[in-house]
Amino acid sequence: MCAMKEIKTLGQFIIQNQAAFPFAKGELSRLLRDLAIAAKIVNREINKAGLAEILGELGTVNCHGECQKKLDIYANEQFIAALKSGGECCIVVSEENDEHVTIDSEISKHAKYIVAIDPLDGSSNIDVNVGIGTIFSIYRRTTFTGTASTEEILQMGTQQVAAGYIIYGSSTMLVYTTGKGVNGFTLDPSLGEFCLSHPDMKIPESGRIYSINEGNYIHFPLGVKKYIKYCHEEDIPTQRPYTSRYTGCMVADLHRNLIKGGIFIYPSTSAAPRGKLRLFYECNPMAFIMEQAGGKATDGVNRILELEVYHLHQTTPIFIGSRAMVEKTEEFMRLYDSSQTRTQ
Ligand code: AHM
Ligand code: MG
Repeated sequence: MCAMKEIKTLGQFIIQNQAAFPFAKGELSRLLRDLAIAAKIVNREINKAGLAEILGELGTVNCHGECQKKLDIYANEQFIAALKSGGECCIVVSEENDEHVTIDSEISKHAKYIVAIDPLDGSSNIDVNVGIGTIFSIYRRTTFTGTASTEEILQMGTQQVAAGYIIYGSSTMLVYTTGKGVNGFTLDPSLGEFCLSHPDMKIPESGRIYSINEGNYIHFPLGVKKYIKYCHEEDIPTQRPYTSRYTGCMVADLHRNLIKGGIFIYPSTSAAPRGKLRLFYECNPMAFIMEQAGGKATDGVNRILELEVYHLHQTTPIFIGSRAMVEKTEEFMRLYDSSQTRTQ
């Protein structure tokens, strides 16, 4: 008779670790509860997306010029609605909204938190049933008078009080940190609860997986090209050649690399000279999580979490994952791209 494994729900875990969140009084619990509720609703729609009229494109584009999928908008509406009704959030910054969304309802008038969100990461995978995710990042207001100013919203990544992602894959998981390590929770559909399944997640110091869209190879900086060739070389002591794994969804690629070890790179390309991925609601939250799991995240030179934030939707190149692998890319970038210029 196997011993019954103790089930610890996300709610129980947060309460037991309340001290880990300096601004306790249940605020984080309610914020994560609100995000988890929206995640369950989005998960339900994703699981029947092929049946419900929710696949395909809306015929609209977001402020990045990207075609919006029905599920992009549906997820965005669910997360914003959950944060509105929860009462802890006063500002939402979303990939799907050009401007920040101010929540000024009666229940939120004393709200202290700013939430940045990519409601559906990896949208190009929606219609083909490949992994997709949600990314969230939580900041605390620095003043509490009137509505939050732009300066108050555009805080540096090191100011995050919590960050996490949901991955809608073979199972649905919520992974988050409040700066005291990383913990993963798997949704048990029979309970409708996220249950602790991956306590204290740590990324291996090194790995054999590299994740990059090699279709952009000719436009990569020389340092990145040289690193890719390094991954291809035969060298037993460093377990090369490495394995290439790239799903088109940052959350899915980073989740796999967090568990198995590896590096994810989205560098500058000719189409995206400053990188494609957004600093505020993609790179900063994933960098916070990865550093808390013992990994590293840079733009090839600088720590992601210390990059100046000057626009809601600014982008950055990102090199993120196992520490030794990121540091190897830094060597190549120093050697070949000291000015981080892209080669011809
Ligand atoms: P999103 O705009 O739906 O949030 O997706 C951004 C995605 C990342 O998840 C992924 O890593 C990257 O864009 C893939 O880009 P590309 O198709 O250019 O390789
Ligand atoms: Mg995204």
